[in-house]
Amino acid sequence: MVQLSSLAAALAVGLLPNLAVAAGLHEAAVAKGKLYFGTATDNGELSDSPYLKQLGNTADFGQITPSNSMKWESTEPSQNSFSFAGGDAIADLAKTNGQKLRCHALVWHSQLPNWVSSGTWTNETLVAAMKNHVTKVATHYKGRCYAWDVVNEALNEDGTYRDSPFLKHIGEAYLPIAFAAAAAADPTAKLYYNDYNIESPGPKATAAAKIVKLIQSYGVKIDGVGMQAHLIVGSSPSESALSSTLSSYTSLGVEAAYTELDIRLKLPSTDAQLAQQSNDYRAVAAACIKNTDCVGITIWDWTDKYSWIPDVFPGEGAACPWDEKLVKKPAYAGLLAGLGGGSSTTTTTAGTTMTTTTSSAPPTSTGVAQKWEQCGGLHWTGPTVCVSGTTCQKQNDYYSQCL
Ligand code: 9MR
Repeated sequence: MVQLSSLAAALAVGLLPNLAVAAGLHEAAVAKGKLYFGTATDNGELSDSPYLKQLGNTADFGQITPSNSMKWESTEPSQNSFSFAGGDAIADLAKTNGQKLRCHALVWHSQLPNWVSSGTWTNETLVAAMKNHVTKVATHYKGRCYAWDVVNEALNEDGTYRDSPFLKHIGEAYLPIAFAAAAAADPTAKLYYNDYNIESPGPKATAAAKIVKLIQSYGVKIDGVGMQAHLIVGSSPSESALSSTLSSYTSLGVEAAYTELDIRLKLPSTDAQLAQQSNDYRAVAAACIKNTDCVGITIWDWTDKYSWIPDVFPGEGAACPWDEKLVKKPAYAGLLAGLGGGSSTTTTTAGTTMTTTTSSAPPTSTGVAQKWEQCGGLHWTGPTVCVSGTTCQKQNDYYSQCL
């Protein structure tokens, strides 16, 4: 009895990670010492039952981020009048599922209500309005957010500050002012600067590191850098470029995370693109695993059914690890391999980089799985026979796929 409860306690506090069965992305990440693997979600998607079921599969997702409902236009649509219903629904879901919550985003130039973007401001009035927003929203969610994206996308591609009402009326001091207000409102939340195109070296990544130093120079708390990682198949950064950029942040004494990962391609997708995408996903996961201060990875929704990409980049899409029918793509195996849940080798044939994973005898059972679908793995109870023309290939102990 005593022994059993000690084992349960050890497992609960993660002292015996290698005894745990890594059946999915989150479990594989945790087995390597990460805090989570997670996904964005949005309120409108929660009425889709098959979607909701997989969203709550904590083997894959130990963390969720609301992709819209905690933004300024949603939480303070008119001045000092707050509305938390949408954000609360996602926060409650995270609690019910036992998932961590990343809260997104307090100060951003986009999805601002009109009263902010078109208001008449002085330095003093905008500082007051911004502090009020940060304070009220962060206080409402106090104790519930693992992390807050306090300031989002403050930079242009060349590393200069992006034009916004905040920069215009407050200057760069809006950054430390926002972080100080968030720290006062929710002292336990990790406070992040979050941006895109800061995953590989360049002027924007250098400027993101400068923002960390700026906030630190004010004596204000900043805990992390969020690299959104909206990447493109084929021009995704190499693992070494990802690793060196990651350590340029963590060497400043902050943690880091990939916060909005997706890897888009030109439609229609081909097998070669999907294989390349799998390898690109693998590289991001591997870079995070290799840096002890990279705490986790969040994909910007897990299925192409709800990806933002086709609306913003016409002709592009298929960016997520699951397709529109909620079926896993090769990207899933790539992620799992990068997280250390499987082994993979990379080969280059005729200019195309392919990731192949070790295969062994397929499992035996009944049922027919389609190409790319799962056909086996520890605890797998679905079909284990592949549709004609494909074979069930073991990717790792937890996942076999029809290829
Ligand atoms: O996923 C969000 C999408 O539903 C919204 O239409 C869009 C509006 O800008 O914002 C998306 O999320 C963005 C995130 O908040 C910040 N980084 C870029 C994301 C994709 O645009």
